[in-house]
Amino acid sequence: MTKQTAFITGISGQDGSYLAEYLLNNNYEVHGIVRRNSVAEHQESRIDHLAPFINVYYSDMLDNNSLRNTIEKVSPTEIYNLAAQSHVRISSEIPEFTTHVNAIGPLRILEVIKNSGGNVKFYQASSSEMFGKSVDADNFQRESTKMIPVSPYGCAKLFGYNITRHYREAYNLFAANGILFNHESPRRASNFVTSKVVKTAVQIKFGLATKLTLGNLDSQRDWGHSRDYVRAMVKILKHNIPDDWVVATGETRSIRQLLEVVFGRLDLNYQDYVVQDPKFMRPEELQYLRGDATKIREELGWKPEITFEEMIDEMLEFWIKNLSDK
Ligand code: NAP
Ligand code: F7E
Repeated sequence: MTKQTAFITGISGQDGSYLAEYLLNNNYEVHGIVRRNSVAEHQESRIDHLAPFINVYYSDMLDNNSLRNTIEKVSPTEIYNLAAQSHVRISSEIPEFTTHVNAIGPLRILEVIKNSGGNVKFYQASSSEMFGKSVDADNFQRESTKMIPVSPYGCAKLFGYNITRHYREAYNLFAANGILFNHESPRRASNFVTSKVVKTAVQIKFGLATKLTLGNLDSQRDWGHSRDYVRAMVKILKHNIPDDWVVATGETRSIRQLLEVVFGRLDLNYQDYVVQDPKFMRPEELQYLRGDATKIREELGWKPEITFEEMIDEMLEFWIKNLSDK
């Protein structure tokens, strides 16, 4: 059997790093792109440990020529398009940049695939943020749920989702969407709510901070673990039919419930420390997410293996180790 060759955009991100590990363990040859950063040490901090085993190139979702040249050079069997400006609130401050990367980016890759004869499988990192204010009568979102995004990030991701579907149908490409609900890990950047809460709670415990400043405490999210979700990505491309798949745990919790669990684990009462600041609120909030992943569970045999509590404990352990000598 010929060796599978994966090309990952966003390989230096949370999901890209776990995906690279998973693919290496499954005997893939792994290639990926990073963009230039003025602090060289920050560039590849999540993938430093993989450096001897992967091939990394400079490129950018905004640089059509370098993207095309790199893909042609690698000649992958699978492309995972994970690169994105992935922060929803920040997408309201840089909407144009977010749209270029998150919407035009996947289109560029699809064009490369189409023009090269279409013989490569393509995964698009679509998002539950595309559902926006839409939820079915049974309080779940699923593949058939209407999409009414409420952020520039969600709008741009919806273009990426639709253009992936369109190229699949129009040009007979193997192009699939994973519609992933929130997923976290110790590698989650600390300006997303789970990491921010865990990191700051540990700082408070160690006397390194006195308060935690947040935005909306009432929104609800369906949080899974990134390691579980990258397994779903690979299953989606391994399947013989390209399709669209919701990946979620089916459980939802509010930010307040997250606070209770995290501070509770440290024997602290979050109400003594949490303050709110409008600067962390969004122009239009996505209030509620709860995914129905029945399709991928039944057709591809995927299910999450790491519980919410186990994930929080892993994140706590990471930040306790990281901050204990500060
Ligand atoms: P992440 O940690 O923010 O990683 C994003 C990656 O994209 C980073 O490697 C980043 O590189 C890279 N990138 C950003 N702009 C780029 C550009 N112009 N050119 C090339 N690379 C660029 O995000 P993640 O949590 O791993 O998410 C992976 C993907 O899944 C994203 O597309 C995200 O939108 C989507 N998604 C995530 C979730 C979730 O809950 N995590 C849920 C649904 C969908 P730098 O380090 O240089 O910025
Ligand atoms: O916010 C609330 C905030 O930034 C979650 C991305 O991976 O998942 C992620 O997007 C909730 C929101 O994630 C703060 O208002 C309160 O209701 O952790 P988050 P997100 O916006 O859901 C989707 C599926 C993606 O695709 C995205 O790429 O938490 N919240 N206070 C806060 N959020 C942040 N970041 N910071 C706060 O201080």
